[in-house]
Amino acid sequence: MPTNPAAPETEPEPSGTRPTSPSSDVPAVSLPGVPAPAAELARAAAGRAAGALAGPAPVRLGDVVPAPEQVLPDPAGHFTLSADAVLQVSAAGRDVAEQLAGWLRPATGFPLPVADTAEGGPLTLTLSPADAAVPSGAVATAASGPVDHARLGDEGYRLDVTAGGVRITAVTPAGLFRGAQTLRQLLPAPIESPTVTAARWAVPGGTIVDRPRFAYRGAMLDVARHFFPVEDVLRVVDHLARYKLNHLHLHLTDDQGWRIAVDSWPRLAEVGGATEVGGGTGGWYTRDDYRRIVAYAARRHVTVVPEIDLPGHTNAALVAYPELAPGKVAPPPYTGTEVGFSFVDPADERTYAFVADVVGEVAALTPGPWLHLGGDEAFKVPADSYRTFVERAQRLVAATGKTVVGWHQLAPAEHVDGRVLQWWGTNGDDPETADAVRRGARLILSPGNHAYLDMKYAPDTPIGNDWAGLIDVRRAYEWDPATHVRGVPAEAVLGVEAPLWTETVTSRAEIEFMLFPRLPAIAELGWSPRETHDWPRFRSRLAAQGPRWTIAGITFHPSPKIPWPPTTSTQIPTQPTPHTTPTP
Ligand code: TNX
Repeated sequence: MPTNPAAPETEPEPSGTRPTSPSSDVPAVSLPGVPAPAAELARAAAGRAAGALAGPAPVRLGDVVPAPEQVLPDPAGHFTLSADAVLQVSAAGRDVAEQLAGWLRPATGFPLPVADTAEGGPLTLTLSPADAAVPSGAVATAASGPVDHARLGDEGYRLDVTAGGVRITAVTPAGLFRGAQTLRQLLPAPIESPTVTAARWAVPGGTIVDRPRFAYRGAMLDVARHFFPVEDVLRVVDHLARYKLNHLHLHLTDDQGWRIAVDSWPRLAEVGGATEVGGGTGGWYTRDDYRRIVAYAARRHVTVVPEIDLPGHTNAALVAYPELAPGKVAPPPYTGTEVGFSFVDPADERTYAFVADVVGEVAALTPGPWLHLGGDEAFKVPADSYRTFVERAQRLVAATGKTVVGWHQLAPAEHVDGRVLQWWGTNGDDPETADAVRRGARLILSPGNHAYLDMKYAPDTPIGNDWAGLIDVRRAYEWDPATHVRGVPAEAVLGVEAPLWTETVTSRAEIEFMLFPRLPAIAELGWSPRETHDWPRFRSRLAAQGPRWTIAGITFHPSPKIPWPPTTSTQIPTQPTPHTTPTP
């Protein structure tokens, strides 16, 4: 189980090397467009006086993961949250304000009411039209000089911290939400405490203007090898949202279990869902469970991508419906970890009725635009039958109105509108994938040797696989999605995804142990401008996250490469590792 230590009373001491940000030495500038009514000026004066007595805020404005696009600190302008603070928000941003208040109330003990008004208060969330969101003029960026008329887009935001208050401005509620996550990280680490904690709730002064590098930033959870209850999935969504990831890919079906109820083929879940790796009882999500996950994710501006893995990885479906098997004989249930032996019969029309029914029901339950068809490791299906099958399956998905996503083995199939391939190779080189991109496919990058969160960190990591090598946090961070696959131009890269396969992962604590600290590394590759990419600086910013995870009760791998502050502690899972090695 995750540790849940008592929250420390004060902000932890920084480690020997003070965290730095790419832009922490950029001089402060005054920014146009920030209203200064009398009450705000009075608050600012009071804030400055209190700040002068109390000293600087413990967190620095650039100490955010993922690194923001532009950071302009104003050391004179820090703000301290007080017990009488009110969150002001216009109606469309209300839900984000409620969530922000929900993060801040437990540790502060402040009531933090949310008021429906766009008037400036100490904490204001503003939704503005695109062209008003970022004032023109010299907003300097540490990396690339002045930026004029930057557009915040679908997920960007601007955060202004003055002694008088904090204002988050965005064009969409998603942008406000990303900005609210930044504000959360700018408060001292004890803000993560689930119980009331005495601390000075100071936010460093200045301005952040921020937006993502890639539109698609995701993680995958394999709920098929081991089943995880809804609550665990919701917690994973929270982890994604914290680091501004916006997609949760659920690997819902595999040889060891079928995890989603399908009304037209009820035995898929009832029979196919009753097994998992190692012989446990498995489980599956009812339609309402799945709706709950999707809705919870949507509120956090995370889109669920369901995967029905076809034509291979289907042993659980064949156990439930032997008519789908090539020999029409049910195989025994499978609870091992080999891959590539099972497949649905590509020569039987009944198989296509099954595919149409399943993708139809899953599409109807899924508000997001994507449906993942799998397509990996169908080793027993001859190349031409494989291609015929996936081309038909792609068309069945397109007929539901969803956009097809598939592992890069789908590459040889014909293009369908919008098709997205997910790269999981380890050598960055595959002419078929490059060719599919030339024919119109876009790519999600999940290189097995950098982004696979089921790989061990080090030889002695108690759980995990190692077929793609060991992946410590530095290896997870040191690559560039835009140039990773030969022959695939940056414009064809939709984004990044970090998959967590769960052959060896059996609990919430083990999920977290494999996610942290690598998930924030992948999140930064997806969000931050390439100019901010810098291992020493990332390492320092990441170190400052450790006490937050400790206080929030999040289990993580205490990588020896990271200068964790002394208040960081975690409980490491100790499960032995029964697994075999799949081949890519
Ligand atoms: C390969 S990646 C697989 C999965 C395994 C994983 C283990 C991919 C598309 N297929 O079936 O779980 O390796 O690392």
